[in-house]
Amino acid sequence: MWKDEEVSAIYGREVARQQRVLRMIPSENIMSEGVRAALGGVFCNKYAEGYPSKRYYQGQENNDALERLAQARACALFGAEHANVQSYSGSPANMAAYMAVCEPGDRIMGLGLNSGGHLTHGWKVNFSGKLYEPHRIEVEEGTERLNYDKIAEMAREVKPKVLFIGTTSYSRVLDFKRFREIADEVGAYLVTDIAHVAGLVVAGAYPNPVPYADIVTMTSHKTLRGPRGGMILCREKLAQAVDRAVFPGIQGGPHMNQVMALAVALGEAARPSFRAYGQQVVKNAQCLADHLTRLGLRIVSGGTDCHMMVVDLRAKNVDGKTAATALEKSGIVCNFNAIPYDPNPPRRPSGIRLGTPCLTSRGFKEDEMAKVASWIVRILDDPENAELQAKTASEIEAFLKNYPVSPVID
Ligand code: DSN
Repeated sequence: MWKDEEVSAIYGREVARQQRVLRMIPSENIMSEGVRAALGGVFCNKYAEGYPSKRYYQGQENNDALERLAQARACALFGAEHANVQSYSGSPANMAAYMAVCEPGDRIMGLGLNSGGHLTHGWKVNFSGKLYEPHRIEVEEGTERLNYDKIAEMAREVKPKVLFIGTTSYSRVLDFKRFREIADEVGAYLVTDIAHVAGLVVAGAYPNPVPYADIVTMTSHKTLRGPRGGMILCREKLAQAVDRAVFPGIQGGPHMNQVMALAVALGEAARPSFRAYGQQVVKNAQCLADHLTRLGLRIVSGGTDCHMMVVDLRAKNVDGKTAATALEKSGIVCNFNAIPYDPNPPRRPSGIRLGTPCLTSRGFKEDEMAKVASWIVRILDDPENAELQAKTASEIEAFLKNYPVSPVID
């Protein structure tokens, strides 16, 4: 550990926190030691503005080899024609996708936040809602699912330049083929943002949009279990536009340590153990949703097809913020989340969002998920009970001693 005692003390506390709590924020995961080592390696000492064989600094032979390797691994895993591996994270990757196919003022269509979309899918305070003209797709009020006939009807009226389709809290599979048909009918580009489900796609546990979308964006640190970062896949005919949007359009030099860590993660994701991991993530989420339902909670849309779910807490007379705070005191870390058509304000919404990527990386299976469900419901039934929270936190801490905070890669 470093000589910096102040930093070391904080770091040590974070190591301990991650060991002792159930981490259930669906966008988080646990990187392997190989990925973490790559992030701290010597590639962070080197600038690499440009692309392989077209750099603006000398000394690039290893950067070029590394970037080409990461690109080749990404294309092979997802079946893509071109990969850009330089995006600093998901939001800049999405910005680059817009810049590759849109001009400011163009009409765009994407899911609203409460329907499970992301800020960068056209939210009014985000660049995507300010630079472009956003039109929001919402889930149906009764089913809380997308209605593709209505989306097609809306697209015919709006005539968007791009359908920008992705999710952060919509737990059902997206019909990418249908979105392609809608885009084709109105002459729009189809961009899909698979930040949350990228690892599930690789594992064959969620549909792959690559055959249908013009551009696919993602982060590398969620279910894909790589470094914090972003990645863009596209058809060859858009490769130059995407690359130019990333650099020099948005970014300067890529973080080559991040590119190295991405290459390592993509190598891990190609192994059979990752396929088993991704499949187990979904089984665990479905098992958790079933148990929570049996214990009296309502899952938005009735369940999940992926790694996460939004839980409607109104039956328990507790709001999402109060619930997330009580759960954290009990050793269960999640985030408060709006439900579709939420009657409550965003800072105190009606739901929480729960995910299984981290717990599955620690080796949890269905039996463990049953225990997790009972801990959650015990706290939600009595959210002001500090004694119960402390007791549950101790129980969870003891339980977790048998589960390493590092995924097994074999
Ligand atoms: N912040 C991410 C999430 O939690 O879903 C999306 O970028």
